[in-house]
Amino acid sequence: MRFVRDKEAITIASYVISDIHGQYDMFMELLDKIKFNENDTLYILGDVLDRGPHPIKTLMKLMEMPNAICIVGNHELMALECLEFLMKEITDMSIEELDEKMLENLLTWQYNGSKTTIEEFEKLDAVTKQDVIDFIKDFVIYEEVSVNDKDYLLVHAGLGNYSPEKDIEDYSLHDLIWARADYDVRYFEDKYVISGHTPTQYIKDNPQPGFIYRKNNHIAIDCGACIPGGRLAAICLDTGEEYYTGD
Ligand SMILES: [Mn+2]
Repeated sequence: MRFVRDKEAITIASYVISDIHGQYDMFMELLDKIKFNENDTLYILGDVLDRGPHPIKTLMKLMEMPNAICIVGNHELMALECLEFLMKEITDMSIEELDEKMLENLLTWQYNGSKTTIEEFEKLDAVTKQDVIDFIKDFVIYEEVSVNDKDYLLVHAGLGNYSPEKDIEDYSLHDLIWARADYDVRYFEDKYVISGHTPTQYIKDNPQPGFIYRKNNHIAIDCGACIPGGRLAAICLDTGEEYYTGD
């Protein structure tokens, strides 16, 4: 869609980015490359947090962007399970609450790169901490969009326990945000599934590791922002154009 304002043509477009993993500088570089403006829509496919240097700074940038729609990843789920606990003062009460389940959650999260998220989170005041938690709670589980008569399912991972008979709401949260997509299976004849979660460097027999991967109506866009030599990618739903950080 195009309209003219002040004699300048403005293009309105929708973009999808996934697995930023705290790479704030890469995110800024990519927004600049796509010339993202207030009329555009940005879909974030989860895993904003963990691993990279500035997860909370990235999250707080997204909090300021009313035209960003955030979809939950497994790293946001792990964070949600732990951040409210970490907000509490260390008191007898919170020690008592550190039961086996919470300890397991903390260890799983630590194993998956929570360090930078916790470090940045700890520096916030109590009100901002709560704002961050509330913002993550508002992430949606998936999003279905149509652009130029093409239908897309936007989801962090999935579809675990896939069956062609199943409706999207029949999948569990785990199926959608932890499972590895099966790129050999065409999930839908009439719909593209755009997902992150698995860096395209790790997709077997991928001729272009580290770039957006397309097969069987799958579009995999996690290009390994935290992997050495990896990059952050964006795809424009209106044009199909791909954008990458780096040269
Ligand atoms: Mn993930």
